[in-house]
Amino acid sequence: MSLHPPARRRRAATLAASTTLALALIAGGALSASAATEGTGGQSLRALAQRSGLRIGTAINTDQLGSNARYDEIAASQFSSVTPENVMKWDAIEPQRGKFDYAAADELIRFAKQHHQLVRGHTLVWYNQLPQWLTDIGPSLTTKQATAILKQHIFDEMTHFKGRIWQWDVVNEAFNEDGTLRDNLWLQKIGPSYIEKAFRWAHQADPKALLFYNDYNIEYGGPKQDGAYALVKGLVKKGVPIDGVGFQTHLDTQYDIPDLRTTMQRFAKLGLKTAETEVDVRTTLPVTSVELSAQKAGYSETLQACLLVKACISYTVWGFGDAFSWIPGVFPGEGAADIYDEHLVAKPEYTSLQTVLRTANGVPRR
Ligand code: 9MR
Repeated sequence: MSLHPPARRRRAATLAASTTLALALIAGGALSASAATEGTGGQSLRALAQRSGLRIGTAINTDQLGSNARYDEIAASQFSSVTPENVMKWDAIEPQRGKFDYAAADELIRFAKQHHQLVRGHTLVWYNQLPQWLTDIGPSLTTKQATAILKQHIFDEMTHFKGRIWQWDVVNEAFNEDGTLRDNLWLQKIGPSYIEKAFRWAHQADPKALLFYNDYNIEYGGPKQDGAYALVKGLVKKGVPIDGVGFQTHLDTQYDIPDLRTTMQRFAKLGLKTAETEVDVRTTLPVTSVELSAQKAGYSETLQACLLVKACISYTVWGFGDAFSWIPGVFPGEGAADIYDEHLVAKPEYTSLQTVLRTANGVPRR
């Protein structure tokens, strides 16, 4: 999967190579010495965010939940919303056709209820993490069969979780970088109307859930954002039940920080809610102090953008511990993208988020 912003966004080299090297050499010690002090009680991220009417969330790795006490403690004390990182995806909940496994997702929902957290459901219609049985039969499906399978999936999963999901990512990552629709099974078999159909079925299945379109790189202006904008504008105009747009916000210090305030306002003007749904800020390892500064800016600017846009109802990090991040597996040589380190000690990025929320001081948003 390419999560790189458009090439023209690539940052010009900001440092002479010699400076980078020098900083890299001093970085390890400097960073661990500056580990942040984590706030608890009224200074926790969730308590501070609540004062601004914002939910602050995290993706949850359910392998850690219930087996790592420190992980549980942070998940419960710092966040007011949770997203299953993998366990609500189709391959996880229906590994064999007609045989469902909701155990891990149900466990997460129990945890969320216990800790007064809301749940973002992720995700119903995607090209990735489909069960093997579906990948196998996919090419031979007729339009009618594919439509029936997708509809059944949305009803099965949403009915199971009915009333327990705050926001659903109904359709995920439907666009290519050039703003055309991604060539996935649903486009091939059903055509572009699969998106509209998915939202209509989702609303029938759980009328109270907020229904989101979710994607990456739409944080940046350009054809992909324009494609998503045209899509959701068309859906709104037709009265299709869509409530919001999720901006995944997977950033990398080698690219610019997107102007999410302007972008989210653009979508909010259509009457939609917005959310930052998968924030992380990766960088090349080892982290230099300059890159750390860019990571802190990445977190604080994106959170500020959410606070400055009233329609932005939640800010979610894609996991909180570097040891469990998806980044090193997909971007070799990169990492350190999260707000806690490998030992679940709060990093300066954590403090950046805390400072933004503290400074906002619960003043009403407009
Ligand atoms: O973090 C998820 C990782 O554990 C999975 O292996 C991966 C499989 O595609 O999906 C990751 O989460 C993705 C999310 O569901 C959608 N947006 C991009 C995320 C990072 O790849």
